[in-house]
Amino acid sequence: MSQASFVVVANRLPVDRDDNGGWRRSPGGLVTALEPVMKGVDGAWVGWPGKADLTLEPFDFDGTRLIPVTLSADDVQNYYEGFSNDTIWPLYHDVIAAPRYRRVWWDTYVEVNERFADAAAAAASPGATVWVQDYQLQLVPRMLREKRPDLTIGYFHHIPFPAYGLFSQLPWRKQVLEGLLGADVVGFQRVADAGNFARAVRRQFHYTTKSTGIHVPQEDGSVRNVLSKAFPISIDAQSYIELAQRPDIQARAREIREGLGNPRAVLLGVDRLDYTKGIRHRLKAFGELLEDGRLGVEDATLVQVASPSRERVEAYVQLRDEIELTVARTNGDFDTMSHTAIRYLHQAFPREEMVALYLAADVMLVTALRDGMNLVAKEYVASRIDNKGVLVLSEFAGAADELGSAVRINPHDIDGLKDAIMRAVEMPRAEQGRRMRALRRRVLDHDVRDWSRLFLDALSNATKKV
Ligand code: GDG
Repeated sequence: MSQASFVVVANRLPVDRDDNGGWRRSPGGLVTALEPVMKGVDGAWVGWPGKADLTLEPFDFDGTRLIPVTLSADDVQNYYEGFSNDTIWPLYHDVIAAPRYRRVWWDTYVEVNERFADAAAAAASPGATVWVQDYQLQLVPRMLREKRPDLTIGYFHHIPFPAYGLFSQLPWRKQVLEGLLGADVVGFQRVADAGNFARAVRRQFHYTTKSTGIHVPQEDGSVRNVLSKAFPISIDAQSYIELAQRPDIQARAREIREGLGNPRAVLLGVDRLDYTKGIRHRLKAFGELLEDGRLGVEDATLVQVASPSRERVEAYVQLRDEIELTVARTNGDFDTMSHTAIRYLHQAFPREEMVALYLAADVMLVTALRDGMNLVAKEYVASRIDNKGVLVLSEFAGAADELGSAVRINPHDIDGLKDAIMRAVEMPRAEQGRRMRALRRRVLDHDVRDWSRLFLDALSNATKKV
């Protein structure tokens, strides 16, 4: 098998099965971000095809070599649903839900990370660059360095990295830090995440850190420098602009508003159904505004898209029950024959429909309790080619570092959130335009291609021999 000079290692391959048993490119942001990079080189992508017990030979798709990693049903349960999504995910999102520490999950996480590292080591040509993605694969950088010291290794962390006081709960904290330090560059969403990582390394190993550099002593007495820095991810802004310009999508946006009975204000939430997204806080604030009489259902409807996610993890099953109880109660109390309080959609929609929703929404509510970045905030802004609409944005989402012209909120402060929603609903057009133009400038100036370019430039500089 020929080897590649650029290898991406991610939990998932960049493709999904289509209806005819073939493959189609998955819609995710990472796939778009890496498309131009993959196009220019002989690239390979190592990942899980998304179905348990599926063993596939490597195959070519769209000019990229895809290298499937097999996961058994037990692997999916222990490595993916268990350690990744029931230990690391809640721990790294500041323990919003209680992380569960199970040794059998950890053991499988180590085994599966080894399998990904083996596949990457076999795929990479001498001196190749390998880019490892996200929290499911934190041990891969070190494993890979041990197998292939000739490689340049980058790692990007899509979710937050918590303060040491929380991170130190992890029984395997030392191994995880060592795993990440195997990379030449460890990238984070926010400056604060990179700071938390460097602090954890100092506390755990007493290594010296200097600005964004971490000095890792080697067995031969030399020191290896690891760059730990923020590279905020973004979206393919142009593709959202193009969708927003389409007359059929604009017509669909009007149709959506009509379907809701043309309320004065349409409020929108779009999230995977996840406890980190603050959906309950949002519903509570909106419900109280109706109860207080500050809003009526003819003035305002909240559309909440909650796309199905991690449905076999207990915390997600419970969250869904709570949310659906709240929606049903609120609608029961406030709906009229012609208007609904909350239009709740536990479904996934095509991108076109999402953009129609963004165009239909006067107020976008991003109330995450903790979020690495939050791409929905950036998608809303990119779609508003008319410079209308208000983004209400949680301080706890990474996007808040860049999107200073949003209406900022602390989602735990329900009274503050209610006031912010009222301010957004009542915001004069001129102020909406001023804010939206500033927001759009940032998102359009820094799109996902800049993100991958900045990361890969830093990676190539970090390993340049002087
Ligand atoms: C992780 C981090 C970080 C959602 N429902 C539908 C749909 N979506 C799309 C959105 C957006 C994406 O899914 C979600 O991205 P987010 O960034 O909002 O959140 P996570 O899934 O938690 O992503 C996050 C991200 O990684 C990237 O680094 O920003 O902080 O948690 O693109 O539009 N898309 C479609 N139908 C849906 O129903 N088509």
